[in-house]
Amino acid sequence: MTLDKDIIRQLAEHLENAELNASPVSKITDAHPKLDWDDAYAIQAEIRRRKESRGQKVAGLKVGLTSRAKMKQMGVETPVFGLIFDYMSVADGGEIRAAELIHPKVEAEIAFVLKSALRGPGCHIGAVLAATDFVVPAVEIIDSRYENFRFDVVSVIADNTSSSRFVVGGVARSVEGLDLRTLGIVMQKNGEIAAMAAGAAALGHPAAAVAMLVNTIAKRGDEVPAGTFIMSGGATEAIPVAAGDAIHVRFQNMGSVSMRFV
Ligand code: OOG
Ligand code: MG
Repeated sequence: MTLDKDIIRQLAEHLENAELNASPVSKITDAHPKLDWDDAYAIQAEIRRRKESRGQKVAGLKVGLTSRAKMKQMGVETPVFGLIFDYMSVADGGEIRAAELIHPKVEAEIAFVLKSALRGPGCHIGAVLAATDFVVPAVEIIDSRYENFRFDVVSVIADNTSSSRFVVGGVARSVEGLDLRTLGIVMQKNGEIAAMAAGAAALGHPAAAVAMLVNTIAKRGDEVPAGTFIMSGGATEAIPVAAGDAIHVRFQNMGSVSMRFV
């Protein structure tokens, strides 16, 4: 930690206001170049505290920057962890108001729901699959609060990893008989193919992304409880969207997820 509690609180307020007012800010490492990982996760935790104090609830966890496509696009090579809140949920086929967001992008992800708790260290793909109740297709709408969607790893962690909206759809499936690595994902924007990937894009196997999350939070003594919803990270690069755009993502053997920006 390099920052004191007051600065952490100020930066959390600053970033959360940028989200709530849909107005971008400069990346916080410009003013605080020494900001480290612990500071960044402390700012994220303070954003959580602010939202929970208003009655909003954590709806799930996410891993981000797990695919080469995303790492290359953002220039950040390390996976990051963030929170998804209840108010970010949009129904499959629903509308998302672009005016509430700064410069949204969509990414296709495989999400997990656990039937039993997961605890690290030593969590691995097998343990994740054994603890998975079902997997379900999801689309995350990310919206960095930073100008031009440009950041470094600690700035994006402090900004709750750009979490903004998410849509869960398609068919919930047990992992039995499903090869999550070869599972094809095709994203269409306004009827044209905008991105394609296979499940293996996320760290070789989407369950590896979940294992990484579990092992990371084990370092602070936490486990991931049964029932948790976890998004494993964009398999494709993120596609910019604006009012008027329609997104439709097909997941092999798992149905599809769609939404419209208005
Ligand atoms: C950070 C969040 C990345 C993913 O799935 O890779 C993310 C960003 O790219 O803004 O959610
Ligand atoms: Mg994501």
